[in-house]
Amino acid sequence: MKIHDIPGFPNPLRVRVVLAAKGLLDKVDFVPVDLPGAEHKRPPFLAINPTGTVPVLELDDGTYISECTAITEYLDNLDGNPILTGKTALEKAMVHMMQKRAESELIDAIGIYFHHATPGLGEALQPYKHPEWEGRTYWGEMHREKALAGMHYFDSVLRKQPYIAGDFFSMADATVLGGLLFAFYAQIPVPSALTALLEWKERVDQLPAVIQASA
Ligand SMILES: N[C@@H](CCC(=O)N[C@@H](CS)C(=O)NCC(=O)O)C(=O)O
Repeated sequence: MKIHDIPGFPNPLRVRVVLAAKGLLDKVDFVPVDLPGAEHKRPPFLAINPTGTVPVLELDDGTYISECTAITEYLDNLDGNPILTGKTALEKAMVHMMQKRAESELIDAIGIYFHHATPGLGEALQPYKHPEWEGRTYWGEMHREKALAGMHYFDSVLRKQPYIAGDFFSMADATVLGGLLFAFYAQIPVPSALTALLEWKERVDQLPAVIQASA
């Protein structure tokens, strides 16, 4: 298997955590994609993922799977022991629901702010983003507020349970983790009052899968 991605980036981290948790990190080859150079917006990459984003999983038979959730579902079920996407009907539903919230309210909101209200990854990508970033678009700025609201929401969740979707580390935690990495790059610090979210971050940063994935 191959993973097309770029190390140190938020969405790639989500899948790297999954690979580590499943003991698959050394079973894949990583193919670097030049995001600052806009390689992912040109035809050869768009042929493997029309959305123009990383990560993408390439299987040995030439199948390409994009979207962190789809990649995670695939990898988590390969050994018949899904530890990250839920085992029971209820667990699966909770993981799915919370991971979707983690995307829409946090990591994707930060992505919109970063790419459309800041210089983002630089000049090569600007034609694909909002051309008026110097004006710090209202739309982009709005998503900074949305992300902050998302942080407050996940803090409230973590005051009641140890992990985002319940009592085990799941795909939803990996998404929030990627979201907080993105928040760091986009300079949206987690407010110090959000102690449950900050404590969760400290705790999950110590998990072997997260340490391996971040190395
Ligand atoms: N929903 C996608 C999001 C992927 C995504 O946005 N990845 C970022 C890297 S962290 C990317 O490729 N950004 C390129 C761009 O926005 O131009 C997924 O789950 O894989």
